[in-house]
Amino acid sequence: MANETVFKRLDCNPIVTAANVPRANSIHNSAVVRWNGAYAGVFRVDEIDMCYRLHTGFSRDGLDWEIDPEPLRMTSSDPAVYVSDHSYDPRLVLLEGTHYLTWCNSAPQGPQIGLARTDDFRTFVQMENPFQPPNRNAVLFPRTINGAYAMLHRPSDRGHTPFGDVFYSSSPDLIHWGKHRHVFGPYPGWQGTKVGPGPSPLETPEGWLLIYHGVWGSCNGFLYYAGGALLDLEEPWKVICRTRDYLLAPTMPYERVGDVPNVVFPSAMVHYPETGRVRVYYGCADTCVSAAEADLDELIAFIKQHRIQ
Ligand code: BMA
Repeated sequence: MANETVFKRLDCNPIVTAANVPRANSIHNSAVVRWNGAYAGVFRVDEIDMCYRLHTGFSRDGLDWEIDPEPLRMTSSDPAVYVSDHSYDPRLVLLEGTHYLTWCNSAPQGPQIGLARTDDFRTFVQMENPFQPPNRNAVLFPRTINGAYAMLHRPSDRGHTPFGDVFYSSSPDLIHWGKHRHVFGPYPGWQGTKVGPGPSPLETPEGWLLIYHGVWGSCNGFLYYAGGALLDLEEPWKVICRTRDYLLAPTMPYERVGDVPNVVFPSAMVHYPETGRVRVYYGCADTCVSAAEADLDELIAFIKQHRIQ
């Protein structure tokens, strides 16, 4: 297959399409976790009014999904914290026994990060928005670091954002965020326009493994790729190494053709310690969801070997 490096695409791709939800125009950039011996997910569903909403889904094997036809509802005691009709690009992480959801919760003042927690994927309790807009990409780390909760995110603009760097922020209580640190920015080539965090980082002995998206601004618009980085375990704003070569590029027909062509957007990663493999879920051309798998040791070796010097 053209351009495959360590990640092998699944033969059954795409695994989720608009056919999974009656009112869907497209389903892409979505979050998946292993849950209760099976899988749970929060899916970005662009509906036939072209508003973006989040829907929960459940699966036995992570491939065959039943997605709720109705958008998920948040509960919140504060009317100032609301869910918009432009809710998209969810990410999930298990932190201290609870699943946390981050997503882009658009406000009239621009895209902003939403934060909610759930114990059963039925009830989601919305929390304070971590940052003021505009910011549309955020992932929580799966544990506290030096006693503080930690998040990677990408401040943006109100439009399609022709720039973007990854920042690290920490919080004592998941409400107040600060100590902002720059992590990394664009680099000439496929990640030359902007970069943003993908799935929540995975802790490995070699550092936090971050799969991220990089965007190339071509003469005909943006193309989205997946890259990888290793971040220092105790000071994650310090990059140990980061790929010069991409891990995944839009080359398959379902990645090339869709509402937004030429997009590979990694948004979830499941680790299988029993086999030493990881599976990445990614949005394809803003139209469907696919998955690709790699051996974790080979993936880390690739990132170290094909690093930016
Ligand atoms: C994300 C979202 C999408 C966009 C995409 C590419 O950041 O903003 O709406 O099209 O990038 O999948």
